Amino acid sequence: MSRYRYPVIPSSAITPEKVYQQRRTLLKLMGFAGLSSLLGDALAADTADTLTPYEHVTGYNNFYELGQAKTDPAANAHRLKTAPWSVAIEGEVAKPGTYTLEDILKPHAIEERVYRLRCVEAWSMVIPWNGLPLKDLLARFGPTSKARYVVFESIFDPDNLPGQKDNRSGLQWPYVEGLRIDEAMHPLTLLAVGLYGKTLPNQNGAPLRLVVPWKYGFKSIKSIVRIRLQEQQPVTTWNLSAPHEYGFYANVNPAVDHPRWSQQSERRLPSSLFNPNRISTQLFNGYAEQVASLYRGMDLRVNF
Ligand SMILES: Nc1nc2c(c(=O)[nH]1)N[C@H]1C(S)=C(S)[C@@H](COP(=O)(O)O)O[C@H]1N2
Ligand SMILES: [Mo]
Repeated sequence: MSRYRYPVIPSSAITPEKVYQQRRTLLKLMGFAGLSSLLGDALAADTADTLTPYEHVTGYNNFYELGQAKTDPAANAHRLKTAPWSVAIEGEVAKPGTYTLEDILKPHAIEERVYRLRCVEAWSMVIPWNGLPLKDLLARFGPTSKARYVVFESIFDPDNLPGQKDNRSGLQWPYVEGLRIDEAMHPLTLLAVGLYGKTLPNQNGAPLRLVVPWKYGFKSIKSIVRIRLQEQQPVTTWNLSAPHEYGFYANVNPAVDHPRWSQQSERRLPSSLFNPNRISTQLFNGYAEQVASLYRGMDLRVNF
């Protein structure tokens, strides 16, 4: 009954990646490939959308708190202290407070969502996340009528996080991201606590990270410690550091190039010199059917 083609495979049914891939191949052979609701994922029936292997999802990362090279986050993952963890819920809500991770997660069923992740740097992956819809979490805290934006903050711990201590990136810490309230309440917007049916690895933003599949990856903020609802559009980390390069909206759009490179295509990982695996980038990362109505009447070149 869902228009959003939600996954129906419980995370308990998901074990290793090999089994996972085999099941998908089998379903495809059986002719179920186009029936996304049956398959239980939010992908278009596109042969390019093979799951990215676990080792690439967890070995090629952007997480500047843990270093700027793609392999730094995995190498420094042990430096991120994820327990105990709490999340402050603040601002325009009926029930503000600081909640333990356990309190945050307790009432929610964890579902699986297979989403494409498109980095603004023009590489992409396909990742089976485990998580809960952000809208279900926000609803629990009672957003007021003044809640027009949702702001997220990542952990600030320079004693342990090398990228915050040396700050070679020049970014302002903590990492901050934000969404308009209708984007935050959209059923595709996920708070992830795992991937491939396993606890979220630190390099992927443990213990709790955002996943907004129609936006460039930098919107999908990792290791969240604060969620604030507010009336004004927030100042966000990448937008602040280079406003002409990284917009607040950051919707995936092949027609709007980054000032320094084209956004028309992307390298779908794994990718190599001899097998670049370059594919066309889709408007809203292929989720236009679900999300285009959020931006009706907006000039996507101005609001990039
Ligand atoms: N706190 C924080 N969140 C972050 C980042 C970061 O550096 N710090 N990088 C972003 C970028 S640019 C991308 S592409 C995705 C990458 O997520 P992944 O490593 O799980 O694939 O995380 C996003 N979230
Ligand atoms: Mo990114």
